[in-house]
Amino acid sequence: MTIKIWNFPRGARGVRLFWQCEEMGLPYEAAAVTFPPSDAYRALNPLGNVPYLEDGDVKIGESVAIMLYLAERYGPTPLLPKEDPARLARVLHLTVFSEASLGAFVNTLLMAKFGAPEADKQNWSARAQDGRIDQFVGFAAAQLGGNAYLAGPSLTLADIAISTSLAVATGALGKVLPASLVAYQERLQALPTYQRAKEKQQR
Ligand SMILES: N[C@@H](CCC(=O)N[C@@H](CS)C(=O)NCC(=O)O)C(=O)O
Repeated sequence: MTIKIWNFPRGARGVRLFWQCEEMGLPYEAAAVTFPPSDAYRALNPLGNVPYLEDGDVKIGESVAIMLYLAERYGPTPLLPKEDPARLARVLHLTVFSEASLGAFVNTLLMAKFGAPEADKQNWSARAQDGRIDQFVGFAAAQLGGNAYLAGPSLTLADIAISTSLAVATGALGKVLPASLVAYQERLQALPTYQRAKEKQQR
């Protein structure tokens, strides 16, 4: 039985899951979702968004929930270190932050950028969200400080989750990152596990 991960051909959040599977050595299959999603895909995931995971009888959405599912189901893994409660708390905090705060605000601003009528693209909400994203990016930079990883001496789910959210912010939204995060992105994106995950994305 293979883990099946549904993703848009260029879906950044699916890369989170491919990357995690590569790190954990889990076999997985990348399944392409068309845009707009087909009725068949909506029957599986009524929201029609990606990523979405099928693992036998298990069906689950929300990329961060899927990350935690994979770590719990197929761990233990250094990606979710549990020996030190403070480190575990930090990994959970930053992993959830990547989507509940950073990713969610990036998504609504992307909707305004590509979907709103011209007069609304820079309205009060869009400007407020833009400022909040800058704050979130600043927070991520402060959390990283001068370290190689966000939580302790090795790669964790927090790095995979935040790095992929930053990629959406810089790619689709055109945000400019501080130098420390640019270097962090370059370092993580050079990892063979990330490279293999990106290849799956492009299929
Ligand atoms: N919080 C969700 C966000 C999912 C999301 O917005 N995915 C994007 C692609 S990366 C998408 O499907 N956008 C189209 C849509 O929501 O209809 C998650 O982390 O899985």
